Amino acid sequence: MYEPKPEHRFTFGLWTVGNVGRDPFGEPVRSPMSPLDIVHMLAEAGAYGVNFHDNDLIPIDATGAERDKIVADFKKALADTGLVVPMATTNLFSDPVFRDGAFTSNDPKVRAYALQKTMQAMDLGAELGAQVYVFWGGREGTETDAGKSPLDAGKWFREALNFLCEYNLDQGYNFKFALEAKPNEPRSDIYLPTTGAMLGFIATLDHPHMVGVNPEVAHEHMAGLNFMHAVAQAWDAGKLFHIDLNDQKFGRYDQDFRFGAESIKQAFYLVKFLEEVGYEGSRHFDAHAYRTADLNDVKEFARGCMRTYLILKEKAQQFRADHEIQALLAEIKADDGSMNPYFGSYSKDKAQALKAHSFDRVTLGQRGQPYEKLDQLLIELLLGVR
Ligand code: GLT
Ligand code: MN
Ligand code: MN
Repeated sequence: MYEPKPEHRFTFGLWTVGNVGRDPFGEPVRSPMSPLDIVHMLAEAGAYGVNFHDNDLIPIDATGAERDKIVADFKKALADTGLVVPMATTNLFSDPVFRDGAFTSNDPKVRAYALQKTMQAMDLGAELGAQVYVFWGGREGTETDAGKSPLDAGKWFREALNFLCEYNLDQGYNFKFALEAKPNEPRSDIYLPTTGAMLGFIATLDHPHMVGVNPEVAHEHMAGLNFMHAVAQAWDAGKLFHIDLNDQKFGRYDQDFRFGAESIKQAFYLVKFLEEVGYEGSRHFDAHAYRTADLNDVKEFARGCMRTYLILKEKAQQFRADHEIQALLAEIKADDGSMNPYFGSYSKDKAQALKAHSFDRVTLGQRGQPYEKLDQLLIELLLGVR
């Protein structure tokens, strides 16, 4: 039971299980694992795929020959394990050159270098079969707004994405671009801080159909928002191209905890939503093990992410099959159809008729909803006593 299978589309980034446990106050606690070791470890844990930043795989200073050798070895590990690469991305935040951002740096040479680096990383992703290309603007932001206008930054970011969409078309890569929002960290403020902001921005691009979002649980929780609502808006707009699953205490630094480690209820609503709408993309765990973990515990971390997802998927089925819960929902949503003539598209007659209708406002206002009872049933279901 709860065994991950390829059809569950569980993926991990090389940087997730490969995280060495460095933090702003402490040195690494785990030895770096090679990409090949990570692929084998993920395969053993039951994952479907592995994602990477260009420099997770190819060191930033590698020669062409070194790159080709690494790619060949990596392809072999994929073939040996059956793992696939559904998503790739660019590291536009680690190197000092990106200290003031990449596409939104005030320095035009840095902006141009970021474009060059992204095109090369897209080539790499395409070569390894990736279909989704993620953009996380790690350092696209500011500490002080005295030095940069958000209008300039927005213009530069738009130009960069338009350029890269054309490159995508030109090369026939067919990538779906997925923009990932984060409110802050490592910058004091990051531009386009929420999934909703990204959705608004996408509509201003030259090829909006090519671009969607990659919402991350922890990033919306850092901003105090309801993640499932953000995901629902993205889904409704046809823009849920990818998703980053992890967990996080609200309002804290970017914790990237194991999926479901903190907010079981939010994780439940999310899994229920994804499964019910029929989301077919990767379930990507963008998380890492606690700094206290050793290598065995890192494996437990990876298994835990997938296992919790599958348990919550089962809980969602139980929710749908629970007679008491469903009876309450039927009561909550009771509809005698008498208002149907007023809904749907506008007509003058409809508007006239609705204006003439007499409502018993006071009686309507006296009706409560049994959400307490429903929520307690859900809690008991999640706690395993139903
Ligand atoms: C980094 C970040 C993540 C992004 C990754 C992709 S890298 O770990 O915290 O949220 O999704 O660039
Ligand atoms: Mn992420
Ligand atoms: Mn994160």
